[in-house]
Amino acid sequence: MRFGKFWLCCLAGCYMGLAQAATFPYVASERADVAAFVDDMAKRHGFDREWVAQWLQQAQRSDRILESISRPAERTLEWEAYRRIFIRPEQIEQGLAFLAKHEETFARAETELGVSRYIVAAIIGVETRYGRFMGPHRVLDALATLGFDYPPRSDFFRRQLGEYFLLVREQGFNPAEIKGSYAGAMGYGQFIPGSYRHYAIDFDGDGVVDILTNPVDAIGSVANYFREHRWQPDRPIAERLPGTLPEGSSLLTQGLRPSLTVADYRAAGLAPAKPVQDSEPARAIQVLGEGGPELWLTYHNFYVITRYNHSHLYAMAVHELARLLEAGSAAAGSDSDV
Ligand SMILES: [Ca+2]
Repeated sequence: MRFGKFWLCCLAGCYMGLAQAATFPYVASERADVAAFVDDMAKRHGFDREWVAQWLQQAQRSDRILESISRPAERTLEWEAYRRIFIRPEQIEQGLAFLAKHEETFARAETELGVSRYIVAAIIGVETRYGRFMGPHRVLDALATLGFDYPPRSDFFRRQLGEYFLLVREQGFNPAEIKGSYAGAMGYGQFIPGSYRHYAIDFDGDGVVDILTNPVDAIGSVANYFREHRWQPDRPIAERLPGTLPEGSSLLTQGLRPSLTVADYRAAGLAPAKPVQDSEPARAIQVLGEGGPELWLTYHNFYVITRYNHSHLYAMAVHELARLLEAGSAAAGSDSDV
């Protein structure tokens, strides 16, 4: 989710040659912003001031985290390079194995939550390679560093730090033990603390919401995130159209949310091949693929994928991986029928 993809960061070389000095600057008696945070947690959520302050004192400021947040791949890569990172043969093989291993859970997520197993698996594949890389950073360090020492997003990350304290209190976690991405995203689906608290579910019914070590809860939670963001099970996601549009065309709308409909694109001569209603929200995007510019018409469900990570390249990768996992599953099914 949003700031996951530790392994992508490794591939992109974010960690090469970066020195890291250990400092523990989040001392409430020395910094007014830390003191204000502690005060707020006590007043609004009834935390013991000393308890919050003591954990914050153990938070380490990380230059590596500050370096990572300043250059996410979504902003620096074109689609052809981004695609090469996520759409690899081993990524598909591992995804098919993950789908097969958790067949019953994926089937239940489709039935109960109405979200395609291939989309859920693709999200977990893109985020953590199906749980292989969930992030090396202590969440406490990540959120304190970004909440107090990353001015462009400090409000956001300080809120997530607050959510993190609420989460560990609710779940009985040790605040210093949980690890995640450089931005404090945790578990198979890389949920930031606010998402963990609001969208993660106990999908195996054992009374614990564990998306860190329990793939059943993780699969259910990713599906639940999509359901809550209004995934529509029987509607299309995106399709490539022939040709391209000139840069600056009014049909290449701004913002991730589709502001036109399929009818608008049909009227302009851009007809989808898929059976899709005129009223379907639509947004044309143009990306740089291996063979040059590609024109895609994206629909409501594509927009829902961007609710997981606010990037059309991210949604392109999830859509493409899901499509290949579905094709691979169908091929494996027909092999076994023979
Ligand atoms: Ca559970």
